[in-house]
Amino acid sequence: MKIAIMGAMPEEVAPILEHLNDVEEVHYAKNTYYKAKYKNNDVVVAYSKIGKVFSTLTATTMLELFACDVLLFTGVAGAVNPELAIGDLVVATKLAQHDLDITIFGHPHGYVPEGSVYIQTDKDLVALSKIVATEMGVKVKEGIIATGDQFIADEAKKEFISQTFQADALEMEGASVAVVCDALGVPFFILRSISDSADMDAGFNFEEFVQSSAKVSAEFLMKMVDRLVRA
Ligand code: 3QA
Repeated sequence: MKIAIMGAMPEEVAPILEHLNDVEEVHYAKNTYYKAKYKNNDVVVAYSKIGKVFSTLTATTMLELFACDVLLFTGVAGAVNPELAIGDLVVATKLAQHDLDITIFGHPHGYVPEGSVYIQTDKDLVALSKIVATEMGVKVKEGIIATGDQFIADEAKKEFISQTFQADALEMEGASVAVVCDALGVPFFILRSISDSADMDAGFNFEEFVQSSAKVSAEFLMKMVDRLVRA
């Protein structure tokens, strides 16, 4: 099994690379892919750069060029659900693009013809995350993640995303990665740790907590990888 591990920013994948051996850099499409081993198992790691377009490119490359059989995403997110605090983990059960809008034609937000508002993540991987969470004694929230090409730092925008998509967290890459994996029939998993609450303090909180929350997410993901390579 060849495992793709993706983040959007360098901070999100740096803690992953520390766990790997025989790291080899491959340059492709103006990005760097790290081919490596984890316990003799093939992994490919990359950060895509921020947003739906770059994450689509990286996810497609991971699956088509590197032929990965499963894709795991790790990173940070803004909290929408008020129960979520900085550092908390969120596992996506399904994702939607909050900025996709052809509602003038009578379609729901996040929908385009022949697409769907939500894309479901792999149930077995979500189940595995539950086992790992129990084993580690950490709380993990299973919920809906909304994705768009905007850093949200505004109560009204956050409220719209909450009401329209019942989102628990928001970020800028998950749903585009989901579209790619769903289209290519590859099981995928999206994990995020909260860095801010998408409110007026979001910019400040993000800068303060991006590194620590990215590490929380990455370390949890590696526990899952450990289980996957043993299975
Ligand atoms: C934000 C990162 C992008 O990859 C999406 C973090 C955390 N809080 C969010 C929020 N709204 C939307 N997304 C998020 N990630 C990139 S902008 C900062 C770049 O600084 C999730 C996320 N409130 C780089 C230095 O200039």
